[in-house]
Amino acid sequence: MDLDAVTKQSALHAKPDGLTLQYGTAGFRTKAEHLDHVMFRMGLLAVLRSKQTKSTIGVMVTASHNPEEDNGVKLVDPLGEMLAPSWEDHATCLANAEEQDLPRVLVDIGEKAAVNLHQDAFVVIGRDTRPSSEKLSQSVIDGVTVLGGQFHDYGLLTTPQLHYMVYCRNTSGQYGKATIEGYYQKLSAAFVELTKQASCSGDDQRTLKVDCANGIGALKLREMKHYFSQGLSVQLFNDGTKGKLNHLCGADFVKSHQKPPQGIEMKSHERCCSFDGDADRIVYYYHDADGQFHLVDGDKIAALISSFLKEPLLEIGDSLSLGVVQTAYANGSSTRYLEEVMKVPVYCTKTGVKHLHHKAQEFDIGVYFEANGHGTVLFSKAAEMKIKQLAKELEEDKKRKAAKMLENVIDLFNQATGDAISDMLVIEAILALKGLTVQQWDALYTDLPNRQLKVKVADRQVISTTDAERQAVKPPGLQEAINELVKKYRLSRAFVRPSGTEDIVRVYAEADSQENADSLAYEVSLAVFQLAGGIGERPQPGF
Ligand code: 16G
Ligand code: MG
Repeated sequence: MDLDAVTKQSALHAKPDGLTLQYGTAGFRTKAEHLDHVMFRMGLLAVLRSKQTKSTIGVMVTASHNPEEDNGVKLVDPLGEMLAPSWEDHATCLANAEEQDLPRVLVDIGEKAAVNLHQDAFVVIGRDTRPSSEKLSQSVIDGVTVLGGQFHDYGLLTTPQLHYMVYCRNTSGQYGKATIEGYYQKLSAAFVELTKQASCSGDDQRTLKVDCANGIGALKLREMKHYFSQGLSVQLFNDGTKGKLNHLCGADFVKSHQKPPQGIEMKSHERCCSFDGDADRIVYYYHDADGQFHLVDGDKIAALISSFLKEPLLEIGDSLSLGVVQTAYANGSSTRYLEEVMKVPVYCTKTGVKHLHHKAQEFDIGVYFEANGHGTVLFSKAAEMKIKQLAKELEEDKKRKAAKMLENVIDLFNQATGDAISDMLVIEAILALKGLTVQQWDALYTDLPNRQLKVKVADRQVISTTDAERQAVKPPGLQEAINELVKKYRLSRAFVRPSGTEDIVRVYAEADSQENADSLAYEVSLAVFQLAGGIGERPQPGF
């Protein structure tokens, strides 16, 4: 490592004194103006990680659903996965090193992680549409270059597209071609093939309204829609030509406010969906005849997909294991439906894609979704090989068809990470094949009324949780208080957890009626405020 060169270059991306940041669930995320040094240093770190893994590493510049003024960065590991936990710690150390300590910290990481510095390094970079993203991704490139790494800058990409590129490059093109064309072609071909069997004629061609959060999803979907126009016509809203990124629109807005985004015209029973700012989340929704809004969230997406998959799996007669992974935020009705009606095993992990992804890898077929719309389906290599073999070999027409259908499903899901575009195409294919309307899909089960609140506390780390965040072990007395409150309501459940992305504590409650879910959430917030060092205004009842 040419540490003198690093020091010199770093001075051009100097760290503001005393600023500390943490590599959290979604990488580093804060106001864009505080991130230049972090970007440069993540370029450095990506080179070390690439040398250590002897693989291509990805760096994505985005702050997802956060406001336009924010930005962020995360590293993508060789198989398209989130960065390994021990490297998250290295990332935090490197980002927080004061200028004069940078060379030492860099050498330290190299030693601790046993990086062979003579190894070549290759880094791929993508960015979202924020005004700050272009300059910040240039800082990443400066970091990569000063350590002698090679790079390819993909420019504007959705987060899942960058994951896809990394995965393709590290599997010698077996997974797909590592180009934007390759991505469009792979997904669209699988979609068109899958929907061929749907009994829908030209004149009732399916249409879908898509709110793109004024983000990168709009650009990419606009390019891509010609590839699958035979099977689906998408109408783009909030495409970034007028509105501000994530402002009053996008999946996060729709899910948390439980109302439609601005900038979309909805007629009753029309199927609509929203992406978030970097297109790795998707939720669906519609208005009924009375003008009432209905949200079809990640839980219902998981329910639709798992019930769809069960049939062909049964048909091919091979006992591949299917499991669904959720978080504590999954609506109680969804868990009950999956376990009791669909009879599929359901597991709960901590919040954050990496936890769900990891658990889903334990099954032949692992369906994972967060209620907020992050998710995908992972097929193990063994399952994929088995299905491909059956699609070729099976004699019986019905069985072969089922195997072929599964083969297309494998190609259609982005196996590297949750992907709004890929999920959207899978959902649209399933609805077409099953002849389901969005209301029929929504009617799989009825969500329990729920409420989410935030509480400000002096130090959110005073709360620690266990049992996939469903139980608070600290501060003393908090869980007991929650248990007492929950007892007062029917079909009720509540939990609290420190946010991984904001300086607050999150409260979740569900119960038999909206009124009860609201009061339970309020009472739990008050308990948090009193027992976990609340600051500012006390939580108030009513919403
Ligand atoms: C991040 C996570 C998301 C999680 C959210 C929770 C990824 C790619 N994103 O956005 O999965 O739901 O954080 O935020 O892992 P919170 O900790 O503030 O509730
Ligand atoms: Mg996102």
